[in-house]
Amino acid sequence: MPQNQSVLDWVREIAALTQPENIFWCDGSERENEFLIEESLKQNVLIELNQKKVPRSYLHRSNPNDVARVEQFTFVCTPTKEEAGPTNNWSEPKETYAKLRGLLKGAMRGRTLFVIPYIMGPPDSPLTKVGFEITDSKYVVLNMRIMTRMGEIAVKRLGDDPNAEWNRGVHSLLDVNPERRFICHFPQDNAIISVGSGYGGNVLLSKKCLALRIGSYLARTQGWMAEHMLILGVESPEGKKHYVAAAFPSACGKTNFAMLIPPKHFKGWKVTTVGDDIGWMQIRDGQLYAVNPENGYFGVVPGTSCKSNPNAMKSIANDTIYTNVALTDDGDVWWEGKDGAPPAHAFDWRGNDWTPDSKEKAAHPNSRFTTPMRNNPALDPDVEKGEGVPISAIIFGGRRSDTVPLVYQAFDWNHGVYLGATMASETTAAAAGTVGKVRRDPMAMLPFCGYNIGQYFQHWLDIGKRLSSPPLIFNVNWFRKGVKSQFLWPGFGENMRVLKWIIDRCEGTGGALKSPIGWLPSPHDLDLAELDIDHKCVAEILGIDHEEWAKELAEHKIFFDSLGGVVPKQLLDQREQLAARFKE
Ligand code: OXD
Ligand code: MN
Repeated sequence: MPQNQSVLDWVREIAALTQPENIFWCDGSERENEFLIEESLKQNVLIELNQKKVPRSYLHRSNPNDVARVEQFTFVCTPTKEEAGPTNNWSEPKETYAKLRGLLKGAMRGRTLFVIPYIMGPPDSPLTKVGFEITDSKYVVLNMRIMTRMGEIAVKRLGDDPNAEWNRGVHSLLDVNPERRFICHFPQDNAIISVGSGYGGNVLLSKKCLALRIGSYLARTQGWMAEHMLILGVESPEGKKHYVAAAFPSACGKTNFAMLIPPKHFKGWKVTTVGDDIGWMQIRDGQLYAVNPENGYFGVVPGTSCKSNPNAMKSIANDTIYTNVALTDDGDVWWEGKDGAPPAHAFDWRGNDWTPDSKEKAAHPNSRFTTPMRNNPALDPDVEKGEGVPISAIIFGGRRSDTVPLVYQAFDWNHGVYLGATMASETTAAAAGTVGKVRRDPMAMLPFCGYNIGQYFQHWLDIGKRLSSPPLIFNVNWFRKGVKSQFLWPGFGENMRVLKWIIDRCEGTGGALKSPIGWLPSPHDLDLAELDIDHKCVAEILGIDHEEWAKELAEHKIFFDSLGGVVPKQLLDQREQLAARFKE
């Protein structure tokens, strides 16, 4: 239990409001975890899996109305609407607090109020933040123990200074009713209140809420960056290592890329994972350094296999909480895209009978694993380094069937910021709503930027001015399709070929052609040896179709215009320059 008076006062205040049966101060210990698992099994919050097949692993089935992030119920509550900006739902703080207090009144009657102390970031990093989450969900406690460094470590780091910076997070399931589901952020107060949901992205307040929405706000005011980025290390056979950060929208393969295993042809090359979802970056000696604030992975399950991501398969073989996957008759987990034949019978994510003839999916498309990063055989040895790892390249990428080539490089930092700002992707099941619709998702932060997106763009431009050795910036698209709607690029481990070109560019050795959109590799600049790919496909995937780009440029304008005048002039100029290059 912390001695910090401000924490004690806050817990007292929330307990007086929610009126729980008892208060449970979490210490993150093994004993506590075992106790909570036992209780969760008794109350059907968890289902025990076959412990021989998946040791110390459990299945959780969520309420079927509660399976993804809910962007329409997510609010940034700044004093003025302008501060939240054109891309966020805004709600007036005073009124919102009052509404949420109304919903929280007596909400934990007959329940336990858990207090979770946690830190985000390596223990000795200057970027590391302290948070406390109050929740009435055991599932949240069990997941937070995997996803964060939890317990005593946070209490110690906070100390007893009542003015120390820490995040106040309150979560209550209420009655898990979409009508009473609100995920509210109060950046000025460093506070989050989330009610009515049990879905990870809405309720593990460390992750999207603190590390990205509140994090991005703090980052701007404090001069660092909080980004929706994986961080990976690439080491050559000679032992030369680079680190790369990559921003892809939700469910676009960040975890797969972060755990990539190079194909046989790249003998001696090694890829290691620092993080798979969030990167916090600071400037040191004119260079960007990144840390992963998280301690575990909350990844999309369907499609994960020994072919797509062997390191993820090893990571989720034990000590994993599965949410909304299928359960086989022998107590194992199953999902679409898992290795081997589908089971003849299983229980789908809702617990209904399922056979391969069923029309419904066995696992929900946004079913998830929560697993400790220590399980990852490719974990980078510097993952705990407080100063972070130096970033040589930043990669933006989305899911685009057309227009966007496999890879290209920005001419300079500001052009790179433009690539990020105009990035788009086909929507996925990670958020509630239509799947497969192209939407602009600047820097993959559209759902996660906790303040005005125009100021966010300006923050990127300002950071560039402070960098004497800025990372090179690239854009990738693994998802381009040919005329028969087939993927043109094999993806997964073969993405190493693209990564290698990126590293070559960082080393100053990779060849490229100047194109209107940036530096493009020609087919012979990519190492495609021992890859079974048609030359026509390669030309197609690296090609720029002027008609498609005319449309794309018009879309950039529509997007910038839709933001209502907040886009910095440098980015408007970048658009003009891009248009002019097409006319050269
Ligand atoms: C996630 C997401 O869960 O982006 O990481 O939705
Ligand atoms: Mn994410």
